[in-house]
Amino acid sequence: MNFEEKCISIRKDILTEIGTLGVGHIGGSLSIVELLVVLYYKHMNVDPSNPQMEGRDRLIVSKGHSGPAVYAVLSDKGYFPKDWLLTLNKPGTNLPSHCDMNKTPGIDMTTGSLGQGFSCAVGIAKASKIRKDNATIYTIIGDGESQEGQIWEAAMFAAHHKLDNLIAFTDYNKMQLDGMVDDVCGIEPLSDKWKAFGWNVISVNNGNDCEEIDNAIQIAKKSGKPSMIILNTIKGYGISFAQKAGVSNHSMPVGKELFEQGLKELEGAI
Ligand SMILES: Cc1ncc(C[n+]2csc(CCOP(=O)(O)OP(=O)(O)O)c2C)c(N)n1
Ligand SMILES: [Mg+2]
Repeated sequence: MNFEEKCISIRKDILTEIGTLGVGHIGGSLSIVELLVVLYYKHMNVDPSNPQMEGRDRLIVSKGHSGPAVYAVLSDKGYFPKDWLLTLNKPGTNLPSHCDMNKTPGIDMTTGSLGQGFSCAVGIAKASKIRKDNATIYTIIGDGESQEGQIWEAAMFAAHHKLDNLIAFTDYNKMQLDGMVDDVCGIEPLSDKWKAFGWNVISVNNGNDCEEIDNAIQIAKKSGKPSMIILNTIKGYGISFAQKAGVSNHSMPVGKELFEQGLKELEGAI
């Protein structure tokens, strides 16, 4: 598996989803492409032909507005036909802008209300321990999302219950909906906070590098504690118009011109 090529093709699919609709959460979708690719193509024990498989690994994307990135990967894995991607957030779609476990095969938890998905992930990890099914529960939160009090309540619970089957990621792209995280309500020192809550913490310098992410996951699996992997990412990474838009890329219009320009750029990258 060539991770870099896979990431480019996933980015094309994200752009196609959002470009077809004309608007969408492109920034926070693009920042987690490498993470999703490493999870789904290397680590996760799942079966796309049986999305409800007992004892499967789970991914709870607590920053549920990144649905377009998750859908691109799930369709590529074969959970559902690729042409569903053209229906993103349209009436009657199975792919709403935010993740919905009742609509989309492969989505393990309905998310979008920030903070809640992380609590669900902690609960699912506890349930997996009780069932002794040896699953690993993965979850992704945003850096802006980390301002939610609910995150820290769940963090405390996970450490108390020694949930070493839980591997969480912070998509530390330094931006939230309407500003820089540091300006809205800073979260530093982030590693120290998670350590103080009893977690194993790994900081990844380049959170858009597949190898660095893979190494961190391998270390986390052996830690004996719940792990928080802090990924220093770039919001909008990999498509220059989105990256350049900065904070405005949270949810931005993608008209025909930008769509075609982005596709050309990605095609040149392969
Ligand atoms: C409880 C709640 N409050 C507000 C929102 C609106 N909202 C959606 S995304 C977002 C910003 C999230 O920022 P961050 O977690 O940093 O996500 P990313 O940068 O990865 O897009 C906000 C405020 C929400 N979905 N849920
Ligand atoms: Mg952010």
